[in-house]
Amino acid sequence: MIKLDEQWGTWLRQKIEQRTAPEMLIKAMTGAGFDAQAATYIVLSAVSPGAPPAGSAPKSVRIPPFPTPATASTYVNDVVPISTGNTIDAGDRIVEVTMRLERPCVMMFDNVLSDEECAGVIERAEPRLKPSAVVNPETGKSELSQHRVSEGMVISRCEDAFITVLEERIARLLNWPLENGEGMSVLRYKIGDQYHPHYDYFPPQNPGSQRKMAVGGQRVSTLIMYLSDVEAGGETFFPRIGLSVTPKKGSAVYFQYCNADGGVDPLSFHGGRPVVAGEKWIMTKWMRQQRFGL
Ligand code: PD2
Ligand code: ZN
Repeated sequence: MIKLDEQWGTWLRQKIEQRTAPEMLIKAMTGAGFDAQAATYIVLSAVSPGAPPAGSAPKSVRIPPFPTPATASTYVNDVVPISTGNTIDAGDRIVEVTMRLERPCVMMFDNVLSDEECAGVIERAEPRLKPSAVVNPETGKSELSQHRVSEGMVISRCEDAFITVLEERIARLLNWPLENGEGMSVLRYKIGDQYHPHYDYFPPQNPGSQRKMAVGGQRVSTLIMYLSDVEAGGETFFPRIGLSVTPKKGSAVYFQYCNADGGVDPLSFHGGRPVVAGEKWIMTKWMRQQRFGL
């Protein structure tokens, strides 16, 4: 028996009373971040409580936050600080803009990193990888979770001359101060590894968020740089807008979700699909409202 929280439980009861088709409910739940197997099990058990679905119940199920359309519709985009051209002069490299979406603000870039730079980051990161952690919404502390299966490490800001070149390029590309950036997080996903959908901002209603925002304020944007191609799977996806980004070595996806008033955009909900074949390496830069750390 899987226990839903109050909002999901009420929603499911109401939908079943309204005789909504189970496939629609499963689709809505996976769109909001449920694992497909878990959503199917929950919906079928709720539709026919006396006849549980065949097969065993999923062992551990993560209940994603209930979508809040009211908040989604009230968020107002800020002007994007990134230059408007089809190419952007990032100082030592011309970056190509291959896609722009207004709401949520999502952009895709080619030619952010050279093959040699991707290899250089991987070489630095590999010996320092550890199982990845997530932030506990109650305490704000990091802990291991099935929600995020990969190995990762954090490269301190400007820890050497090679990294400083990349930090300066990213700050020019995003037109956001280098000092407002967190150290970059490098992740390796092996076959089956994934990152369930989440927000990169610290949800204002979570008690642990204040602790995370004490230095640097809220996160405003994310740049995910792909350090490898992936044979199959491993897309970065945005389930609320039906967008999937295929990893391509040297390219990047950018998204922005916090405005000048500190409002956050729930449409930026995103995840990393399981790797089906090959290996996926990424490097993520999160930008804050204010100066972060040193
Ligand atoms: O690896 C990804 O595609 C991914 C997906 C969602 C990375 C992140 N989030 C992240 O680094 O925040
Ligand atoms: Zn993320």
